[in-house]
Amino acid sequence: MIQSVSPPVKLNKFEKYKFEKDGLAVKNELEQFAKIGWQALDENDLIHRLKWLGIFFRPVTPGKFMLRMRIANGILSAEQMRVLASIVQRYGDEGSADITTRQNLQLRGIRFEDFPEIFKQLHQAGLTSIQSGMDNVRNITGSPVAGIDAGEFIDTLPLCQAIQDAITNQGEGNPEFTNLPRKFNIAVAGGRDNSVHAEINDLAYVPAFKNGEFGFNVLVGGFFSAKRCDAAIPLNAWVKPQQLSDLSCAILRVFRDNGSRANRQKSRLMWLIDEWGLEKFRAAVEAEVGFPLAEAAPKDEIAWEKRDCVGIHPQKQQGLHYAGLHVPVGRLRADRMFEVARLAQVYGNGEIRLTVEQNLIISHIETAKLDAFQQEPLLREFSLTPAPLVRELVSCTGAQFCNFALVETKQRALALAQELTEELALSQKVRIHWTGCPNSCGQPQVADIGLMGTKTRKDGKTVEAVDIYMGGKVGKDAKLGDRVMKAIPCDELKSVLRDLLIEQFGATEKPC
Ligand code: SRM
Ligand code: SF4
Repeated sequence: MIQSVSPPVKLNKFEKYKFEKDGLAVKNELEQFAKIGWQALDENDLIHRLKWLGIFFRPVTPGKFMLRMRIANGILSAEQMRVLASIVQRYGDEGSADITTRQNLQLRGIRFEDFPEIFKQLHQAGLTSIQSGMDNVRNITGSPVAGIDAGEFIDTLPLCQAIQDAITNQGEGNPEFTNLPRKFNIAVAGGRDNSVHAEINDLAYVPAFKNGEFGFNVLVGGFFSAKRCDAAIPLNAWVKPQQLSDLSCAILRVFRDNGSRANRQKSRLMWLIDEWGLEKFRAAVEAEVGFPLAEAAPKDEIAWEKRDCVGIHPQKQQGLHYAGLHVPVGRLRADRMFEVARLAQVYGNGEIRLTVEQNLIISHIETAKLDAFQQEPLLREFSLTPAPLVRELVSCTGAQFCNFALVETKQRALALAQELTEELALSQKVRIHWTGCPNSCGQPQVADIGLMGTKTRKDGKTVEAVDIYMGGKVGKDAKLGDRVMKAIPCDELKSVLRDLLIEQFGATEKPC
């Protein structure tokens, strides 16, 4: 079925260009685009529509493009990692990759003329970047230890893959869902610790038993934006695992056909739920999905604190282990990507898993291989035992590549955490999240300490600064944090963080 979007009465500028030409149309034009060069492209094709293929023009580094992949449940093979490594390797120092806050990979430094060949390689490797940006469904997140976690109820990988396949037409592109009113996030939790941050997704499935049968309670409307942030609310619906794809598509159709296309600041799903009320929204979804929606189970099974998976842990399979490697602020170079792929094949079963904390996991390591694994040189850089302040340090892209950024994030995040680690002793980990602007890609609202980039005036000059968020709670009883301090100049931040860590997280000063 093709989407039924009719010309809206009042179009915002994004809706205008989408109405003139569908984003996915550039798929068939890419070869021609590559021949004429990016400088010759129509501005809407270059800046907006290419995002339907996952291709991001970066105004900060014109001519060096970013490619956002789709990696369902964040699980890929060593062979696939090698293909991605070989793509960024050809750009030398300009090539790199980032693990994202949606368990995904973004490749950087790509020359435009190379895309047709790159897309052939991705296709051969069973990889896709389709519909990963703009008004599309983002990477679908699931438990990073799906299928290997002794405490899980269900392996979320096949569920995430099935939803991705339905939404993207097996990665080929699906005209049914190319024109949503806004972006849309989906997450599937399979265990007890809410490893996916269900509460910050437009649509999330959390494990829940009904009359002894396993299924999922459905949450809707969670999102962050510069204007408003809200945790997801219960839809009062319970579905069986085999119904997840159909329900996801039905909710997307309701959103597609009824979400606001006038004011882009009020286009995320929660605004539609507010306008209609939950009952009307639920009824519309039920009519669309074509089967009666069961009422939610009285309680869900999220009962644990969130695990970060860093370090070595036993799998549910006897004699096997998974190893969570800390990747500083998620940044990977080609040689490290090749090395991760090698370790996954030599010690594990070739699987590589990404986490929303921008770290990675190598799974299926036999007990007999653990000692040798721990001697591998890469683990000196991607540690199994990172310090409490860097273990779950998360950072969005920031000013290095993102034109929305108000501050540089990744390097500053790492440098500050390392300096504070040298000065302070901590017996507990502290989850610090950096985000370069109010768009909140680095999710400061879920952190123990969240830092959001802004600008302020100091000594008559405009300087980089941060608003500080605190009180974010993840896992069981997840709760969003609030802003507690405004516009702290970045050159004063270290002493502010130092005080916070001592007063609120039990840090003590190390002897000089
Ligand atoms: Fe984001 C836009 C990076 C997760 C909310 N986000 C952007 C853009 C595309 C802006 C741009 O064109 O430069 C950034 C690309 C910069 C670059 O070069 O990397 C960008 N977002 C990211 C990533 C890479 C941050 C990271 O370092 O991990 C994450 C990619 C996830 C993925 O794999 O798809 C990323 N973005 C998020 C999240 C977190 C999440 O999903 O859990 C959020 C908040 C949650 C949400 O969306 O509800 C988020 N990004 C935004 C928004 C605000 C959306 C809104 O409704 O207003 C924008 C701006 C927009 O869409 O207009 C944005
Ligand atoms: Fe860019 Fe802002 Fe998102 Fe950071 S939070 S990646 S600066 S849009």
